[in-house]
Amino acid sequence: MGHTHTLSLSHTHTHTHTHTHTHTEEKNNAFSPTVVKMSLTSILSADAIENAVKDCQAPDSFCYKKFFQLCGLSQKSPQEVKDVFCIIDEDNSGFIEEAELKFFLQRFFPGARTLTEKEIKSLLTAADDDSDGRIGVDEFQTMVLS
Ligand SMILES: [Ca+2]
Ligand SMILES: [Ca+2]
Repeated sequence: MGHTHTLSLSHTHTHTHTHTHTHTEEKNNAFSPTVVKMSLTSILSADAIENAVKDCQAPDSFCYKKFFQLCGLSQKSPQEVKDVFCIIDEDNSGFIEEAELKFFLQRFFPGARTLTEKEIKSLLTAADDDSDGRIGVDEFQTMVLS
């Protein structure tokens, strides 16, 4: 005579999240948190880049003034120069560090060589106005556009 409360609480919560994420987020990536970097060739002509890279193929022949002129960057607007800066700043730290300078040419042209130790130092010294050992966006703009 027990009021057997057989309310078996077999509430096995099988919460199988069948949430098929078929988000169609191809278009309108403008507000996507993943930083979609601009391509260099949307700023500079591929031919000019190739020409500039070829001109300094021999180790220790890199001259930033000549390079920026040949690839057309010195004729670009400060905003475009900033876009290029962001491409070279691969880890998005807001600065171009020595490690990134090494691959400077490769950012422009994948088949390019790495810069030599000597070239890295002279490029860094040429741009680094505040001597903090890295190139900020202002320093980069000044170097390219002056
Ligand atoms: Ca960086
Ligand atoms: Ca600096």
